[in-house]
Order: sequence, then structure tokens, then C-alpha cells
Amino acid sequence: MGRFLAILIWLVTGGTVAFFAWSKAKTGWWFPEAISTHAGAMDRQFNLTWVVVGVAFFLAQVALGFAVWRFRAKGDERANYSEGNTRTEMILVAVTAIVFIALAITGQRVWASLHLNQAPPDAIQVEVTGQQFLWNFRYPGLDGRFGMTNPMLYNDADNSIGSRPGPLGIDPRDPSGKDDVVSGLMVVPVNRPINVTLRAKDVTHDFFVPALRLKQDAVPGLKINIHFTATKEGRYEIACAELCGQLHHQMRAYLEVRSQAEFEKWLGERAPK
Ligand SMILES: [Cu+2]
Repeated sequence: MGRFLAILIWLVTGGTVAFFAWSKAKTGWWFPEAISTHAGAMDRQFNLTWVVVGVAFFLAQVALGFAVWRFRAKGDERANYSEGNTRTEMILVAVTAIVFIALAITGQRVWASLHLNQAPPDAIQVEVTGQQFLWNFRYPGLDGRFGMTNPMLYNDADNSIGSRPGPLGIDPRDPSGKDDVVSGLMVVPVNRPINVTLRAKDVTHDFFVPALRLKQDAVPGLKINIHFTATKEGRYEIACAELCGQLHHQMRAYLEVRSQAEFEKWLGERAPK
């Protein structure tokens, strides 16, 4: 029975690891192509983590099978009571701590470069506001300033794109808001830093763009900044990654990365006359 169980543990372990490697290589069931300047560092960190964790998992299961085999019941001998081995336990705890702290430190560097740094001053400003169950994207127009918004002015009944005060409650008394462009599609120029200001109208949402390797909560009452530079033109999915209500699964939008000229043309066509 002990031998059978040990072999079963090894088979299940080998089978799971082989299936994971096969599905990653053959089915394309993995992240979409990465299209931002920080995505390489993010993916390297992710790969490092799952290799380290995968090797640890494999070795631990092999050791488990070995223990089951080696110390299986033989005849009618009685089990030994062990009080453990302090030295071995200290070594195992120390190795685990070193590995996890090292992973945390390297991961924190990648994270900080995205979340704790300011966007360069020439970054394109886009305000992203989540609401049940859609995303609004606002551009500040030629003056480079977003107009004031006021929750008292929210008008979801008039949700035609760019309407005033519209779903964002753009205050008509503030001149900076006159040229703001509001869209349900996010368009950005390629190879330019983009500074995103995240807001939420009702509950917590989460702005997730898998191709950018970018994910950040949008929290009511907070303005959260995050920046990125997209490196490849195309159309990419934006999802809400925070369960935000019954139609959460429908809360999606698209990011279109275009050339600088096409971006300016798109924005110009939408500027209020
Ligand atoms: Cu949501």
C-alpha cells in the first residue's frame, strides 16, 4: 500500500508538471503578446516566480513520495515518535525565507517603477472613470486641463459620447472643461508615455489591460495615477478585474494604439466645436 501511494504521488506530480509545460507550449493558453515598455520586466519576474515555485513544488512532492516509500509500514512494527530535528527545520525555514524575500524584493522594483514613479511631464493625459458597467475615457483638450466635474451633475440618461455634463458631470461653468473630449474608446499614440488618472463613480472597479501588463483598482473618491508606454499599434482588450455588480462580466472596452498623426486626427474630430 505504501509503495502504491508513493508511485501515485510521483505520477500525479509528473503528470501535472508535464501537462502545464505542454499546454503552455502547444495551446497558446498564456498571456497575450506584451506591448508596453515595462511588460518585459513584468514577464521576466513572473517567469522567475513560477520556475522557482514550480521547482520547489516538484522537489517537495518527490520528497513526499520518498518518505511514504521509505517509512511505509512493514509487518507489525510500531511507528516511531519523532520530536523533529531543529537544525533541519531551521535550514528549511531559512532557505524558504531567503527565496521568498528575494522574489519580493525583485518584484517590488518592477512594481515601484510603475506605481511609485511620476509620469514624465510631456505624458498624454487620459482620465479613466469606471462605473457600473462601462468605462469612460476623457482627454483634456488643447488647454491640457480637465474641466471640473460635479457628482450632482451626473447624467447617465444622456450618455451620448461627449455630451455635457454627461455621465462624468462636467461642470459647464468651468472653461477648462469646454474642450474636454469624452469617449467610450481609449485611443493613445504609440511610443508616447500615457498618464492615466483612474476614478470610479459608484463602486470599486479595476482597470486591467492584459496586453500592457497593467492592472490597477479604481476607487470611488480617489484619483489614482498610473502610467505606461505602448509600443505596438493595434486593438487591445480592457477588462474590469474587480467584481463590481451583476453585469461585471460585460464591463469591457478597447484600447487602440495608433500613430501620433492618427491619434491627433481622432482627437481633433471629437473636439467640441
Ligand atoms: Cu467594474
